[in-house]
Amino acid sequence: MLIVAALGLPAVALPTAASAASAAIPALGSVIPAPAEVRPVAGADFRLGAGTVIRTQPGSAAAQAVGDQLARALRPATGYPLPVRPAAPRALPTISLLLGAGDARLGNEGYRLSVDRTKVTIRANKPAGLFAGAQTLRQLLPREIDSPTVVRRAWRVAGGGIVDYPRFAYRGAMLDVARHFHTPDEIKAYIDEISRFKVNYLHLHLADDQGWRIQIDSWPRLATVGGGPGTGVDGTGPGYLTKADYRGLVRYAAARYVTIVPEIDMPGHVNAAQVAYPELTCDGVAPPPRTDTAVGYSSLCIGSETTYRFVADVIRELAALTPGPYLHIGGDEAHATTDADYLTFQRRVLPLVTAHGKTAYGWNEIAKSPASANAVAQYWDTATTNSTVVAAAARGTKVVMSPANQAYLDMKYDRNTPLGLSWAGYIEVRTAYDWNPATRVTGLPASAVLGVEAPLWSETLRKLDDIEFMAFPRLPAIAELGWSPASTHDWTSFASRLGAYGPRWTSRGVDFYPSPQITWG
Ligand code: TNX
Repeated sequence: MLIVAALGLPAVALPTAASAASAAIPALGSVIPAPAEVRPVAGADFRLGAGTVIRTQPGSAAAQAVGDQLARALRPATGYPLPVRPAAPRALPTISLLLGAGDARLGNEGYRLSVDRTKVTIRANKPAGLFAGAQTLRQLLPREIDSPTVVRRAWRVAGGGIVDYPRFAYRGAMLDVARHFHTPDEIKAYIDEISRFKVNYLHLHLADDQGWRIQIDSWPRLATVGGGPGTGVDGTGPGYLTKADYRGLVRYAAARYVTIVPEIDMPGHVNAAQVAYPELTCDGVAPPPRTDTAVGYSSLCIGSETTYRFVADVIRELAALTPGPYLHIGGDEAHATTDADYLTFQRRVLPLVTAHGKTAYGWNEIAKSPASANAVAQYWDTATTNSTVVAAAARGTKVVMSPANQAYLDMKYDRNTPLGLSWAGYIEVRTAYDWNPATRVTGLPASAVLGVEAPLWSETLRKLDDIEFMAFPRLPAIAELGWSPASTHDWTSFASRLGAYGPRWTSRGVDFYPSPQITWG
């Protein structure tokens, strides 16, 4: 990370491991993702105490909500009351969450954090920046702060200042709830974990050959049959989100400054929909339900108007449920759709998304369609050249980088990993970290790259522990690529910060993979 001299002190490098003198508290800036600028100040540590008050921007309900969340996060381990007030007597030790930073560099999500002996102040232009700053503060407190029960110790925060803002606007995680359904509570637990790393989008893969996982009122059997008993890989992942569940997830995510991106995969990956509604096939005959992991065998009937009635209904209902800007229409691995049919389909479907006020988003195959010019293509290709995507970007298509051989959280770590797949290779944490989203595809200008996303496909994942084991510690690697300036990119630093983070997962009961590439503890 960038360490600059401040207040006449010489520039110092962050220790790669906490030095003996400060072993108990993280060095300022020793957080994931690495902050843009860090200025440590010696002798200016803050001590959180029984009398600390959290003071939030007067008149801002959003700032108060961030303050309440921060207090709820810090109370169990400290045992302190930590009242949250729109203002507080200045004499108390105070943590302030204030708007009106007046600093254009911070944008909507950045923040400034300053720590001295009597106060911690987080300032931001927007509440999202306060939330991001609060996540940083949690990591700057000693690791015991994540204990669910009271720990008696000094709660110090290293003194100095941080200026921090994201490199990319889009920093996503994807969860496949189609191959195995994951409950709203499991999805919420995942949101809790990813939002700590300043991930701001959660893409839900809601439908695939093995299951349909969202209630659609105009086609009710999609969920009740497509998400019913016996669905999912090996028939072991039934379930679906009701509209109330989905709205609850949208709200839960929004409170953590995460935006939900719904995906219905089409024109391929539609077997579950066709089991529920045989009129979505060309011959009108229901296919057998599929619970294996093959891909590329199903297709909507491109020449049938029923198809477009179905697609329009689904997009309309999903758009109405989704306050976020993106609606993902899949588009990958349509091997059972001819190229001409694929283009016909996208020419009709991509504008439908736009007509409902959303930006269309799809896997990188949509770049084949001229209709993708105002869409976002999600790059899952393992190749570093892709002339179709580069040409689409020249027409205006934006790209989210998820190269399968670096960003796929469902790939095994190594040959012994009990879960996951390996078609894109093994992905150890260093592989997940050591690439550059802005230069990954030859000829794709950095200005076309909207950000990064770490997809987690769930063919082999049944429960939350499985999700956690595959996501952590690689998700934070991708999150850092999305947030931190390229100038901070440094494996040794990341590995050290990650190693220090591990005990926090342990105390929260998060089942992470203890990669041998990392010195944990
Ligand atoms: C490819 S990546 C798929 C998914 C699988 C995944 C497994 C992509 C756009 N499609 O259907 O679940 O591989 O890694």
